Amino acid sequence: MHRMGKQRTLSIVKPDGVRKGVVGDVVRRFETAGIRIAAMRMLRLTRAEAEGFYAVHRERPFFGSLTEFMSSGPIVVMVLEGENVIARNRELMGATDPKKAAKGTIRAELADNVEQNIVHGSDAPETAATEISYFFSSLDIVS
Ligand code: 3AN
Repeated sequence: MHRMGKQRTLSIVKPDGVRKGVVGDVVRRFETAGIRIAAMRMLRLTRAEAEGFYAVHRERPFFGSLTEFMSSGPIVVMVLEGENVIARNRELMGATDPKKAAKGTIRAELADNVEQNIVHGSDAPETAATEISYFFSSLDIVS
């Protein structure tokens, strides 16, 4: 098997996850999977900050609604660390649309719809680096 080596990724428990009280459930899934939490913080994004984070989706029809949702309440941002953690986190999350997400995944079990889908996870090493630096300084990350 191809070994990806140790990686870092950004995870977000979105406002719906905080409102539902499932932060602990999400964190437990990471810890049970042997993924290390290297940084963690709660904050509330302004609309402009949510637009900056999702800038790649600026042209999509759901951009306005998505950024309104993402700034609607507190979120919990985490840096996850481990072997191949970008793909492993996305496996734990499940597909974007919870109706299509595999059984047992975070989105299948906890999410309501394709927009309010509990968690975000970086999709590649380059986006992980950009997204981590959107929220954390290197001094915040415990190695
Ligand atoms: P993922 O979070 O699974 O990587 P992306 O990057 O395609 O999915 O989408 C980013 C975010 O945009 C999703 N987490 C979701 O909140 C929202 N989103 C994606 N597709 C839709 C859609 N068709 N309608 C509404 N919101 C969407």
